[in-house]
Amino acid sequence: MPRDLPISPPDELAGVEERFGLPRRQFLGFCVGLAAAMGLPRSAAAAVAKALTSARRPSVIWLHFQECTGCSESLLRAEHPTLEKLILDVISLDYHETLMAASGHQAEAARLAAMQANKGKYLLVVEGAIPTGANGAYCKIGGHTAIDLLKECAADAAAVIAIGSCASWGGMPSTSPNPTGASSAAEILGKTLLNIPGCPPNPYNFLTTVVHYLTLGKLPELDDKGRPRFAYGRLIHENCERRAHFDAGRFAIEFGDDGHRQGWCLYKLGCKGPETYANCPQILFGDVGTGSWPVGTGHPCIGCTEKGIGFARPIHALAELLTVTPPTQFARPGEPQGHGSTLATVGTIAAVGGLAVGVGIRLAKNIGKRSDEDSGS
Ligand code: FSX
Ligand code: SF4
Ligand code: F3S
Repeated sequence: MPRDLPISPPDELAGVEERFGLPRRQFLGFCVGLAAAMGLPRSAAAAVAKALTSARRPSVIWLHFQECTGCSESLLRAEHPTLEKLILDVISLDYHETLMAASGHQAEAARLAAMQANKGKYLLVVEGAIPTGANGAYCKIGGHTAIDLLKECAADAAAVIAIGSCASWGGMPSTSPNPTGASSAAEILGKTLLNIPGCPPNPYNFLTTVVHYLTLGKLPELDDKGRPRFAYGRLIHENCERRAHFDAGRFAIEFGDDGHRQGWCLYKLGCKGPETYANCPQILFGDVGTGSWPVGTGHPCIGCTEKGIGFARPIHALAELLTVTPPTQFARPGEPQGHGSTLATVGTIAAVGGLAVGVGIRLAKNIGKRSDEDSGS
C-alpha cells in the first residue's frame, strides 16, 4: 500500500474487516486501485474508502431481457475475495429476477415497492436487448412487454446503466437478420445512456462506475458511445501483451500453427484489438492470474465491446488498423525463402498497389531473410 495514502480515522474504518471480509490494509489498497481506475489521484482513495464505508447504499433495480445472463454471472463468479462482496454490499439489489428469492406476484410487488420507496434515487441496470418485433411479444414479464417495463422503470430512475453489449447496442440477439427486432436500451428510451458493453462486460467496470457515483455523486465521463472513458479510453491493441509480435511481424496464421503455439500476434486470425476500445488486457477476467482474457488464451478479440464490430463483422475478417500502418506482407512462421504463396502474394500486392517490381522483389528478399532468422538458420 502506498505510504502517502491519507488513512481515514480508525472509527471510519471500524467494521470494514467484518463487513467486507478483508483486512483493513487490503481494503485501503483496493480503494487506491479503484481511485486509479477512475483516473483520480491517490489522494482520492480516502474519499473512495469513505464512500464505500459510510454512503447510503443506492437501491438498484436490475432488469433482464434478451440475453444469456452472462453479465450477472460474470459479476458473481469472479474469484476475487472482495469483488462480489463489495458489489453486493455497496448496492442494495432490490430487484433482480435471477438472484431474488421471490417469484411471480411477489417479485412484481418487490419491484414496485423498491421503485416507490426510492423514487428518483434508484439506479436502473438493464441487461439484455429489448425485442421490438410483434409489438414486443417476444419478451414479456408479469404480463408487461420489455418495452413497457423499461420505460416504466426508467421514468423515476436517477440514472440508467445498460450493462453488456445486448443492452448497449443489441449485441448477440440483434445479429442479422435480427428476427425479433432486438434493440438497445438507449433506442427504446430515446436518449444516451451509460453503456458498459462487453459480452460479458468486465465486472470491475461496473463496480468502478458505481463507486464513482457513490464517491463523486455523478456518473463518470463518457465517450461518444456512452462508455466510461476510464474503461474504454484505449484500444486493446495499445496494451496487448502480443503487441511486440505485431510490430515485429510475427503472426499466427492458423490455429495451432507454430506462431499460435508460440503466442504470436492474432491479427491475421481476425483479432479486432486494433479497432476495439476496452481495458481487457489491463484488468483481465475472473481473477485467475495472467493471460485470463480472450487474446491471452489464444483467441482473437472479436470486438465484443465495440458497436458494429462484435456480432456484426465476421470473426475471421481483418481488423481496421486505426492507429498503426500495416506492413505490406509477412512470412508464414518458418517459411523458407523463395517458396510458397507468400512471395506470389507480395508480387500481387506490389502490382496492385502500383509499386515498382523491384520493390516487390526487395520485400520478398527481406521476408525470406526474416523467415530465416526466425527459424534460427
Ligand atoms: Fe450474455 Fe448479458 Fe453477452 Fe448479452 O452479457 S454475456 S449475451 S452481452 O446481456 O448476458
Ligand atoms: Fe494483440 Fe490482437 Fe493487436 Fe495482435 S492484433 S497485438 S493479438 S490486440
Ligand atoms: Fe471482448 Fe475483445 Fe475484450 S472479445 S472481452 S473486447 S478482448
